[in-house]
Amino acid sequence: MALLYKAHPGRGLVWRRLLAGQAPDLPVRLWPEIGDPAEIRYLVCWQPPERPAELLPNLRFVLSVGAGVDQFAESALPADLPLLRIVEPELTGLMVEYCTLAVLALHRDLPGYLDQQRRGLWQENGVRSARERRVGILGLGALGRAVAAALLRLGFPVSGWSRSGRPMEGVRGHAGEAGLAAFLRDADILVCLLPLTPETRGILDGRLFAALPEGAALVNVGRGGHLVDRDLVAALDSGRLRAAMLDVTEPEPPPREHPFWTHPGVILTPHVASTTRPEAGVAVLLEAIRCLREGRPLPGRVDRAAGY
Ligand code: NDP
Ligand code: OXD
Repeated sequence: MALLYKAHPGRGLVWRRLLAGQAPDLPVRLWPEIGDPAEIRYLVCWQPPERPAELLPNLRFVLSVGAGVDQFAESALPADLPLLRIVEPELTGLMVEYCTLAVLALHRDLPGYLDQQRRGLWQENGVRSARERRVGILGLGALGRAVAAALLRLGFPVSGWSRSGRPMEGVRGHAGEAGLAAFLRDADILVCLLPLTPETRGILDGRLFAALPEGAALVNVGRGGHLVDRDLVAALDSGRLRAAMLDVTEPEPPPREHPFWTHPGVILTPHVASTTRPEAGVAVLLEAIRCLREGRPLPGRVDRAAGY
């Protein structure tokens, strides 16, 4: 019985060292050195290999090293092979930090003041309090709910949009296609924390921007595929949107000549909003193995039909 790790090679070495201490009976193979494929029971990866179940016939589950699983959409995983993702407090905490930073930066017009600084302009553009700035969160799941709770503590009125409309105290909830327009009407700052699925690809487009209040701002920490780049640039240039903070793009990084690199209304970060530290990932893995052995439900199991 062995585990195969196929993601960042440097982090793989850390996973192997941690597991040698915590699960000495579980040999760790680092891609592409897979050894005897029949011995691999658990696959931990970011990009899965092609046809993983054919390559590794005795797999019990696949664990994504991240929270998102859109990179599995094209992979031929058998429908009954459990796909797990990381849901754990440290990854959530990092996302809360980033989204709080982004919402505060847009709330206090950091992109505007950075632009003024570059142009040598000393000018006050007005100050609003948090309670006068409505934040809307697209995707009220593990991360969206934690971000909502942090923003509520800062005094922002928060609304959320999800498929099911699962309620959250203090947050005005909206559900599905029918609830989207009312949700957008109230979002002075829109945070995208959706998973990338066929339903959500391209959701951040010109039509959606037109439904936001004039001068709204955008945070995209979901996936680059949620955003129609040219529609965002057009909305910023026309003033319909004031600014955007983007952590994800498609592709990553954007091409050198892409307007996101230089647009004064855009703050761009290189997909660093959150990450899985190996210590936390190993804890999730070992808990999943315990659950499997004891016949308990596997943690972070992805609904393969829904795609997240
Ligand atoms: P969850 O699966 O816990 O939550 C997803 C949320 O999106 C749920 O509220 C779900 O609704 C909602 N949703 C999904 N599809 C639709 C739809 N078609 N219409 C309306 N709502 C929808 O995911 P997480 O919160 O853990 O993570 C969200 C995403 O964040 C990840 O998929 C990943 O892309 C991104 N991410 C980015 C990182 C970064 O560093 N930039 C780091 C980690 C994650 P319902 O509640 O009804 O199911
Ligand atoms: C993730 C990510 O999904 O880092 O965890 O984007």
